[in-house]
Amino acid sequence: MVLGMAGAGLVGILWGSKAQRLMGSALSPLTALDGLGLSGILPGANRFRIYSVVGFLPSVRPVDYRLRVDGLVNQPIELSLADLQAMPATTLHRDFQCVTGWRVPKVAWKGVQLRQVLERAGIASGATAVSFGSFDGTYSESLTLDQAQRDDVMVAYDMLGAPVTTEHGGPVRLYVAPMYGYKSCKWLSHVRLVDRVQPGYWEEQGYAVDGWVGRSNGRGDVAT
Ligand SMILES: Nc1nc2c(c(=O)[nH]1)N[C@H]1C(S)=C(S)[C@@H](COP(=O)(O)O)O[C@H]1N2
Ligand SMILES: [Mo]
Repeated sequence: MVLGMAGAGLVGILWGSKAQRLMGSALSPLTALDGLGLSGILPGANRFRIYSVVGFLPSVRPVDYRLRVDGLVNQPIELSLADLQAMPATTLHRDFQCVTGWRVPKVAWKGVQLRQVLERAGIASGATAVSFGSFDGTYSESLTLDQAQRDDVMVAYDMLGAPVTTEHGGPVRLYVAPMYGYKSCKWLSHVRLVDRVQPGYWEEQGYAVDGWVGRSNGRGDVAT
């Protein structure tokens, strides 16, 4: 239904509140079954669910995209998509695991290590954490500086072998491979170096700030 349409690649539709309610009702039985550990035998398992807390899919043209990096940095910067693509690329083939139970195996990701983006602005003394913002105007996320500097944390512009689509958070999203999907902020617009961890959108509502797959939120998921 709605998810099937999204999977078929209908891009650019603004999902109003009606579609959001439909999406919510389509998701809730799956979420309940996932809680029973049945997702592996469900048809349609191993597929992404498209999430947006604002109820629509925000969209910017790739040429208009900017990533702002500021806070406790030596020099605030703004990077275009072309700037990011000109930096050394990194690739990963890793699972994507939502804390509600669904998992997509061996997703292809390409982008720039977040560490390199931070180094380009220059990490100032006193920085211990990173906050992320989205151009949906609402979503936020956080990592410690140590987590943010891991090899398997990237600012991704390709996903599934193609540019990150609007519904998956394009043109640029975060991908935090070792942590649950809520850490992977979509429609990434802002990276801010800060002096303490500021819990993100879902973390304010109870999800673990250290969202390691299999080690947080009481689920026995296999680490990716
Ligand atoms: N801006 C934004 N980023 C977000 C979310 C969201 O609602 N808004 N949902 C998070 C959650 S809980 C998950 S599991 C993944 C889902 O990614 P997908 O929509 O590409 O499947 O995005 C994460 N990043
Ligand atoms: Mo999630």
